[in-house]
Amino acid sequence: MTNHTPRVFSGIKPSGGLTLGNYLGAIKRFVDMQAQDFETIYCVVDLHAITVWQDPKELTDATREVAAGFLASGIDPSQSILFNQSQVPAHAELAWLFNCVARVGWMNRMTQFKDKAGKNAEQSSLGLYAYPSLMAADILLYHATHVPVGEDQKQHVELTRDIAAKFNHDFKAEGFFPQPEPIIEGPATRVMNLRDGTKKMSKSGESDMERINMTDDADKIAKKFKKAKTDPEPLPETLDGLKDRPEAKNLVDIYAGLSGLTNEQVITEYAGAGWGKFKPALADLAVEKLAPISEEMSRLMNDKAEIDRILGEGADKAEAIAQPILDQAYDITGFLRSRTR
Ligand code: AQP
Repeated sequence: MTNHTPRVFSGIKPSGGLTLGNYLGAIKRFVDMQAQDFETIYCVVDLHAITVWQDPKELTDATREVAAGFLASGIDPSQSILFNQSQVPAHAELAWLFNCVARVGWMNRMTQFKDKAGKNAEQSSLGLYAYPSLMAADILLYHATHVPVGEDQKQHVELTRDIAAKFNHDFKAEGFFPQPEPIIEGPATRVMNLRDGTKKMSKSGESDMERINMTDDADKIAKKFKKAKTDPEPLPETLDGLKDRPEAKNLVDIYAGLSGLTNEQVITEYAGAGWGKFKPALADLAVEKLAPISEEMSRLMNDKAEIDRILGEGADKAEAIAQPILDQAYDITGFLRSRTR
């Protein structure tokens, strides 16, 4: 088995404004991993965004805004490679090879496709169905070994491992693609919808009241937490008391994720507290943590040329790693390659 350099890859779709779910489940972890002994590669995955309709007039700025969210949260382009996916065509090219490795039966098991396509599967884009194969290409194109993601993406990273193993086996290229590890850490790996604690908080959810956007101001944050669905019971004395109380558990998880405390510590601090006490404390904490990030995001969005420059330079650095790996994958596949470049 080849020894692969410890390398992190992860991405976020520019399919709407960033949410507190994206922040706690992904971006905050990206920043933590940047401080460790990894090469870190972070991507605004615009090819994934168009698996559902995106207005071209909005997509460009949505891409910049996700990049601004990364930068404002602490991703440093001198330490991490930051770029948007469509500027490195190798992603789409490797995805095609993987479309021919992955099996239809594997794709049929993907719960995210079922959730997103809903009853309208026949009308969904073919891209939405093949999304996990592009995600596998994103990760394996860099021989990434670690993939920080929220809980909802675990199944896709597992599929990436299956695709890597099948490619290596079918082409007798043992160890060529690594087996990447999903890194799902922290107390808020699945932040739930504020109006329905059984559904995930999403950028593209129907109502703005169901999510906290990273750019929401203090009044909006306070209003959304105040109106967040809960049950009539106060907070319990122990974590066990949150069982079967999805909305209450979600607010405790969010508090823990933002404060850096564990869920147990939050419960100990607020044991017996009513929502009239806990919700304003949570809103204050969210404003304290998000306001500096959202201020920096709007400052960055006033200098779009600078964001574009960072993404362009990042794409050059990403391509320098990706292209030789794609070339090897083409050679392994047996493609005739006689062009002189
Ligand atoms: N609610 C969440 N809790 C924890 N982590 C989350 N992530 C997304 N929502 C939550 C994590 O954020 C990363 C980027 O996700 P994405 O934007 O590429 O795709 P997604 O998971 O489909 O996110 P959304 O917000 O639900 O987007 P839409 O509504 O456009 O489909 C991933 O690591 C994800 O786990």
